[in-house]
Amino acid sequence: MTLDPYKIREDFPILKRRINGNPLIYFDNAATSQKPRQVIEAIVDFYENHNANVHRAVHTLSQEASELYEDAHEEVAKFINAKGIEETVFVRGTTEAINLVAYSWGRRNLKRGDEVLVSLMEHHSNIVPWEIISGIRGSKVKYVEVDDDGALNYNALEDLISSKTRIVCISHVSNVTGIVNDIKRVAKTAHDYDALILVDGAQSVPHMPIDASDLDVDFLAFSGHKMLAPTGIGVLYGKRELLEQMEPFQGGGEMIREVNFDRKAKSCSIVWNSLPWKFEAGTPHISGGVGLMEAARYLKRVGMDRVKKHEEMLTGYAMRRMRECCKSIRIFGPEDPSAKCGIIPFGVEGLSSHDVALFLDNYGILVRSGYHCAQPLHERLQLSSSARASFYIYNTLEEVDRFTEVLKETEQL
Ligand code: C6P
Repeated sequence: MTLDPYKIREDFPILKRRINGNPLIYFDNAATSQKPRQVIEAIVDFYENHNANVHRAVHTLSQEASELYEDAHEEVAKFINAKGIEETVFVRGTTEAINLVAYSWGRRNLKRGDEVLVSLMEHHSNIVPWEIISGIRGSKVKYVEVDDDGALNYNALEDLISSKTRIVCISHVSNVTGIVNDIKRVAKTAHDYDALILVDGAQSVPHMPIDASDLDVDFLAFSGHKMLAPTGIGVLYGKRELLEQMEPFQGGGEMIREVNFDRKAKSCSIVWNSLPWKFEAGTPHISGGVGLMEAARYLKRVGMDRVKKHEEMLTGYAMRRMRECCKSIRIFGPEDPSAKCGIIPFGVEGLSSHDVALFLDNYGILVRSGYHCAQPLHERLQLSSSARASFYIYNTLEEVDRFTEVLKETEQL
């Protein structure tokens, strides 16, 4: 059975808003998703009834908050089929998760002569940390080519990878084209060369069933705010044996078990906390974790297979309608919607992407415009920028019809 976006919409208060006198059509889901009542209420309930710091005090509220925060890790572990909460570190988002690996694993393991492979379709957050850490450690970042439609060139990956490669960093789904990469294939290629694989799951985990264990990835980074949860909470999944070997990224409270001052040596010896707390220094985003737990439960109830199918259906329909509606519209990326996941980058002849986004905004239709933090991919596709429509569970065919109707009006400009 397919999902019913109209029933889902009833859970999202913001979708009742009007923008510039028109019903809101929110097509900027790749940037961040809207939040259902259930998530908002879980956060309010936390602050109204359970708020305290976690893992610090013996009092009732601290016990309740700690239990909720640990339950959140359990829920997320189940959501991506991690082997346990030891493999799910809560961070601020995808960006922080990737930085954690770059600084913690990279600082210890990369050296002069080593290579880090990233693809040209990466978001800046899967490029910049690798350039920074390579600048410090003397390793080199090498870029895997993409084809003219933005698809990963697997032959280029196989040509570039070598015994010097220590880690392959790749997005599961491009935030510009929506292209879905064959992660199992990339993982096998990386592992054949004894390299690790880090997957940027920012645009996949919210939109399709993900089994991190089955994908056989070493690290998987994703953000809560793109999957119905609040901002400021995200996840680094890592294989337990790897996380165990790694040193913490940040030091402070929560991430240590003991800090013993040796009076003779006049220094402290430190014992790290167990996983995942070893990587969660300081007071964590507890209410964010509670919100993420509720978001994962919500998505599980909807069914991730149905989420994926709904977005595939909307994407195919929207691409067809956009092509029919006016000649001046160009859709970038692959022609075949089945290669994609819920994201359509496009342009209108004679208009900048910001002009297109502002024009649509006048009609209450919200899309993103610009580089989408992926400048190398835009340059490779010879685009100065793009407008981008991106869908989620509450979007409807009617909204797509309205979107294409309004796009047609750009012909009059
Ligand atoms: N992309 C977009 O509009 P953070 O900001 O840490 O939650 O996520 C960063 C990030 C990493 N990888 C990919 C593939 C992403 O799409 C994003 C976020 C948003 O496309 C904001 S730039």
